[in-house]
Amino acid sequence: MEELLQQIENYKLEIAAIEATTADAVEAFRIKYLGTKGLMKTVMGEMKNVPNEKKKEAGQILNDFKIFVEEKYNTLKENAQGTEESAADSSDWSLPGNPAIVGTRHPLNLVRSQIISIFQTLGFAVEEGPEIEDDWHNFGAMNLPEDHPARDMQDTFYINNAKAGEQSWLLRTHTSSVQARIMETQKPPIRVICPGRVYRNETISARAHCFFHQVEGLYIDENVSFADLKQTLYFFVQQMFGKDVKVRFRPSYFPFTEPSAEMDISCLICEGDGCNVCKHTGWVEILGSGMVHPKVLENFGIDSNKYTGFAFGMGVERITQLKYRVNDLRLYSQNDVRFLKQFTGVV
Ligand code: 2NL
Repeated sequence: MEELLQQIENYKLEIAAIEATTADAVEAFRIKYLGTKGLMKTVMGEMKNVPNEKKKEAGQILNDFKIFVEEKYNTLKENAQGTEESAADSSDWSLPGNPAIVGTRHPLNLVRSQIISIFQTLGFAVEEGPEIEDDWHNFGAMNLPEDHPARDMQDTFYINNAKAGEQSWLLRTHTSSVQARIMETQKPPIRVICPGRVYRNETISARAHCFFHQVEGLYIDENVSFADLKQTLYFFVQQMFGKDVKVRFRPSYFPFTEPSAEMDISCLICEGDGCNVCKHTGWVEILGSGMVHPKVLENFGIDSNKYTGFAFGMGVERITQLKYRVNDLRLYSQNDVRFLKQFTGVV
């Protein structure tokens, strides 16, 4: 009996010192002390060894012990709930959020958007098409003869080794293939610009790359004249480079246009005084253009006696170079963030 009382005092000290902050720890406490195989059960079992005359006294003490353990259990349970709830609610909703890291737009993408919106104000639609093309849409339909040098393996990336009579697949060398698909499926009037990436088999250097970006335009209707071509492109450069820019047209040659002309603008860098960019001429070339060749129209069943059209093509890299003075084409695809981040918000 004395021994049991002493043990209970020891248990009380041990239990009083217990801390449990999680629901799991509280449950472990319950199982250890109050569970069906727990300490309380064992201690209560000792009653049968207590002599009869002491049973009342021992019963009182054991009962007090049981209440002590149960109270301890309830306290632990309450405290643990409190800490778990406060952990779940520890966020301070009034704190400012983490700033979202916003990327920067690629300069070619900025300039491409600018070009597109200028032509959209003139009522041009925007269309895109596949980068992998067949020989017909890229070359044949554009009046490029079989023996034209552009068709050479040296200049064009062919995808298959087509045998005689088979279709060649290639990476488009200009976006004219997109306009070809439009003339195939739509009837005049057609007024469209086609932005996209094009491929040429070039050795990569500061001045050449194996791909670049183009925007080509096509306008076919009755009574479309060279004057329309000139005024449209003049409007474009004024919007792009400012009202003070001067333009000139030089006769040129493309298989798909007749007559053809290249357009120069007054050098923005030296304002005509002569510098490296304009090779001391005061003029820089920015695009090629011309009246759509009647053969190209006829290839799509468009009556060239009734309809005429003009077309043009420009390199987005070239326009970007003149606008932002980028002098190495490789910078556009190296994706060095020190280069790219300079164009944020520049529109
Ligand atoms: C250049 C020159 C040019 C065209 C592209 C074209 C398209 C059709 C019919 C006729 Cl569907 N022509 N495109 C015409 C003249 C020049 O591009 O230097 N591009 C970078």
